[in-house]
Amino acid sequence: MAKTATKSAKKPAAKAAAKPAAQAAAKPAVKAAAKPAAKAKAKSAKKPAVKLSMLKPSVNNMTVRVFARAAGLGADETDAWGHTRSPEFTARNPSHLTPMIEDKGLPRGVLWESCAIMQYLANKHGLEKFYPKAPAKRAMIDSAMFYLVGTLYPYVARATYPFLGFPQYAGEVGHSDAHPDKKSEAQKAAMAAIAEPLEVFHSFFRDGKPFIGGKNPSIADIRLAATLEFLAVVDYPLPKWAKEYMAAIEKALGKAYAEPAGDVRGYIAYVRSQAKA
Ligand SMILES: N[C@@H](CCC(=O)N[C@@H](CS)C(=O)NCC(=O)O)C(=O)O
Repeated sequence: MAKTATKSAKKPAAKAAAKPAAQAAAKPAVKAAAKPAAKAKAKSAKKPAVKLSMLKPSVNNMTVRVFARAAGLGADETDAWGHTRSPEFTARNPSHLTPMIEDKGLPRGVLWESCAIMQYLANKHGLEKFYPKAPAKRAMIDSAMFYLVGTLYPYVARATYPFLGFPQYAGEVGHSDAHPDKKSEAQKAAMAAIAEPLEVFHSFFRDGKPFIGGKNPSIADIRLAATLEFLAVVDYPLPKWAKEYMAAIEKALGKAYAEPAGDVRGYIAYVRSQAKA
C-alpha cells in the first residue's frame, strides 16, 4: 500500500494543485462515511447548537465535532468542502481554515482554530468537566493542546498528508519539487519523530490517570484522540497504551465520538482502497 500511495503522492496531489484533486477524490468517501447531511442537527438543544463550518475527513474538524456533541451543545454543521477559498468564506475568515464557528458574541462573528473554539465554548457554557477552571489544572490542558498543535501535529501531518492526498505546507520537502526519494525520506523521518511527543502525552500529561483531564476526557483528550485517528492511514504502530486510550475515549463519549470519527475513518478507508487499486 505504501508504494502505491507514495506514487500517488508524487503526482500533483502534494502540490498546491492537489487541493481540487484531493477534494474530488474525497467526495465519494465523505458521502459513504457520513450518511445524510451536509447539515446535521443533533437532538439535544438545551443550549443553542454550534454553527459550524467543517470538513468531514479532517481531524482538526473532528475535534470540534466530537466536542460539540459530547458537551450536549448540538452541531448545526455546514460542509465547507470546496468552499473554504470562496470570496464569501474568506471575507469572513481570511485564514480559510476550518473548523470555524459563527457566534454573535464574538467581536468578528467567527472563530477558527479547533482548540480556541473548544476553549471558548467551554468558557461560554461553563463546561468545567471538559475544561477545568482551576488555573493549575487548566494550564495542563492548555499545555497539552499547544504541545499537540505546535509539536505533535506537524509530525503527524508530514507523515500522513502524502497518503491522505492533502497538500503539504510550503517550505517543506513534501511540498517541493524534490526527488520522490527525498520526499519519502522526509515522510519516514516524520513518522520516526512521532514516538517521542506521543510518549510525553502518556508519561507526563496522563501521569497514570485514565485521561489528561483525569477521570473524564477533557478537550485536550478529544484533540489528542482525534489526531491519532490519522495515523491509521500509514499503519502507524501505536503503542498499547494509545490504543487503549483511544478506545477508552470512544467508550466514554459514545456516539459523540464515533459519528465524527466514522467520517475520518471512512475517508481513510477510501484513500487506502484507491491506493491499492
Ligand atoms: N490548527 C488548525 C488547523 C486547521 C486546518 O488546517 N484546517 C484545514 C483542514 S485540516 C482546512 O480547513 N483547510 C482548508 C483550506 O485551507 O482551504 C486547527 O486546529 O483548527
